[in-house]
Amino acid sequence: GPTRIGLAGLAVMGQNLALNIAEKGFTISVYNRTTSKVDETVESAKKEGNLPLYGFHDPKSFVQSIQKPRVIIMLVKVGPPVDQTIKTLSNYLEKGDCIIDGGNEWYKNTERREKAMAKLGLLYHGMGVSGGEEGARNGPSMMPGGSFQAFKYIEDILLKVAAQLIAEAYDVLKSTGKLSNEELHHVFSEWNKGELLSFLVEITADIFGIKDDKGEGYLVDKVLDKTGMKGTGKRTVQQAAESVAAPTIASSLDSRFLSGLKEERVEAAKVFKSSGVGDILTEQEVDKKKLIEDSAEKGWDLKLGELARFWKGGCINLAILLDRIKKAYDRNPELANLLVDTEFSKEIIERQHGWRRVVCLAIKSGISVLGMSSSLAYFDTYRRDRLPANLVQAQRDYFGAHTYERTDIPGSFHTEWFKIAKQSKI
Ligand code: NBP
Repeated sequence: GPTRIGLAGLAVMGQNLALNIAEKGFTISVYNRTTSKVDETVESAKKEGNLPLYGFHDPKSFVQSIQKPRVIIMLVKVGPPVDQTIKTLSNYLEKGDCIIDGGNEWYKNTERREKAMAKLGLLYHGMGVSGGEEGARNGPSMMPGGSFQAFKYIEDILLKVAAQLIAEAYDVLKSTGKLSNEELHHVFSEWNKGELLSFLVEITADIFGIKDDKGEGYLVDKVLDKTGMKGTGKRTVQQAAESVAAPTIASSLDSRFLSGLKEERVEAAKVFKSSGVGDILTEQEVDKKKLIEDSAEKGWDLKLGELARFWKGGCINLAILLDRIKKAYDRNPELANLLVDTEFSKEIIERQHGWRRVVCLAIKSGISVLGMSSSLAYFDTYRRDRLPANLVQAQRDYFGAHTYERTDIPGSFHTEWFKIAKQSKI
C-alpha cells in the first residue's frame, strides 16, 4: 500500500531523518535528484534491519507512492534548489497535498512559496530541523513555522544566550555561594525537575556529576574556559563587535538604538508604570537609610532559594519559550517587543527584583555577568519614556548645529546656545 510520508533530498540531514522516521515504524518514500543517494539510503535502511523505507528514482512514482493527502518533507539546499524541487514535485501533487521545507530557508522565501503553492491548492510549511546530522537521526528539534517563521533563526541565538546565562549563574553560585560540584549538580537537577525540562539545564546538571578520568576531582574544573565559536552569534552583532569583546561600544550603540525608539518606550513605560514599576524604582530612592544600611552593613542578601527561583525562571527551555513567543505574536502580530507582551511583562515585573539582587551581588562581588547585567540595562532603558538623550541632542546642536526636535512643537530647531550662554554671562 501507499506509504505514510515522503522525504525528498537525501544529503546528510535527509538521510538521517528518513532513517529516523522509518525506525519509528512509519513507512516512508524517499527521493533525491541524484539517484545514487536514493540507493545509499535504501541500503542503510536494509542494514539497520529492514526498515520500512522505499526508494524512488523518478519524482512521479515517488509522489504517487505516498498516501493522500500527501505530506512530503523536503531537505535540500536552501534557495534555488528548493524552488526546483518544488517545481519537480508539484507536477504530480494533487489538491490538499503538503510540502514541508525542513531546511534552514529564509522565512521570506518560505512565505513567498506558501502563497504560490496556496494558489495551486497545495499546502506549504517551513519547519526547520535542527540538531544537525545527530539531531536528525536521534531526536531532531522541529520548529513548525506558519505564523512565526522567524523561530528557526533565533533558535541558535537563544541557545547560546541561554548557555551564557547558565554559565553566569554557575559563576555566581560557585564563586559567591561556594557551591561544590555535587551541590551544583543537585541544584541543576532540581531545576530540571520543575516545569522547565530544559535540555540545557539537564546537560548542565550532568556535567557537574562527571568525574575526571585523567586525574582527581571533576572534569568540569579541568575544562579549558574558552568557548568555541561557529559564527551564528557573531553574525548577529558583527557590526558592533567584529568578534572582539566591546561591551562599552555595544552598550552605547544599544543606547542609541533605544533612545531612537521613543514611541515604543513611551508604550513600554505605560505597561510597566500601570503595573507599579515606575521610571525610577522609588523603594530604593525613597528609603535611603535602609539602602545605605543594606549596602554598608549587611551587604546584599544572598538567598540561594531566591537565586534558584530566579534562574529557574531565567533558564530557558527552548521549546516552551519558543511556544510562548509564538503565542505572544499570535496575540499581537504587530508586537513591537516581547517585553511589552501581557504575559512576558507580567513575568518580568515579578522577576525583576531577584534579577536586580543577583546583578547587584555579582557586581559587588566582582563577578562579570555581562548577559544578565546588559539585558537588565536594556530593560531599564526600554521601559523609560524619557531618556537623557535630550542632553546629547542639545550638545550636538551646541557644538555642531545638528538641530533638534522638541517635545511640544513639531519641526526641527537650532539654538545659538553659545551666543545665549555668553550673553547671559556678560
Ligand atoms: P545540503 O544543504 O548540502 O543540500 C544537499 C541536497 O540538496 C541534496 O539532496 C542535493 O541533491 C539537493 N539539491 C541541490 Br544542492 N541542488 C538541487 C537542485 N537544483 N534540485 C534538487 N535538489 C538539489 O543538505 P543538508 O546538509 O542535508 O541540509 C539540508 C537542509 O537542512 C538545508 O536547508 C540545511 O541548511 C539544513 N540543515 C542542515 C544541517 C546540517 O547539519 N547539515 C543542520 C541543520 C539544518 P543532489 O544529491 O542531487 O545534489
